[in-house]
Amino acid sequence: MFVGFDSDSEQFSFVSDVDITSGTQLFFTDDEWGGTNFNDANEGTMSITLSATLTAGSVVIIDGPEDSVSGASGTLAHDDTSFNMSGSGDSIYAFSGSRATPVFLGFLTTNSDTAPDTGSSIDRSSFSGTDVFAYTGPTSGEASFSDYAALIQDVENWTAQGDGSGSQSANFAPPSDFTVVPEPSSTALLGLGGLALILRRRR
Ligand SMILES: [Ca+2]
Ligand SMILES: [Ca+2]
Ligand SMILES: [Ca+2]
Repeated sequence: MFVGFDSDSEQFSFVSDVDITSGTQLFFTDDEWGGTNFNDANEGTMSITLSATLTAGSVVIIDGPEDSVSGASGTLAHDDTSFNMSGSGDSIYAFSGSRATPVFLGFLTTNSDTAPDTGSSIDRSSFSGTDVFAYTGPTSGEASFSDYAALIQDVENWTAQGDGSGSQSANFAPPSDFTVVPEPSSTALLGLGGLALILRRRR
């Protein structure tokens, strides 16, 4: 799920609700999906091959021009030099597999481009013309990482951090890592189980 977009300095941010295993190659493109293939030669693709497991809830920031990745271990590779996020309307598709046979994981658009059939799709068309924006809703308090999906979908939980004129890249502030709280019932059961164990030992 994408959680941040900064077209002033070509950065974006995402979080996964599941662990992604080391060795997985994650691709990102601002090309448009036509339903069966990517169809715009003017757009670009980059990828990161994970050198360690990306844990659920970790917020990753990728800065293409700086070749920097934070929140995940891996090296950024550029398939071409054409990745260029537009503040006036663009999309980012995240997928594994390959460009020819993508397995879609996430999608963020300010452009009403075609959403893939799988993965999370977030339409932030209302931020078109806004160069920098991010999810600023809750990152703690939910019982599972997938419970954040509805919060991330809600446009009310996003904030514009820069407009179309000049660079507001310094304002880009994607959320910190997401955390989950253990179910109260399982905590209580654990406590009772521990108590029972102590009582048995005393007999
Ligand atoms: Ca595009
Ligand atoms: Ca573009
Ligand atoms: Ca700007």
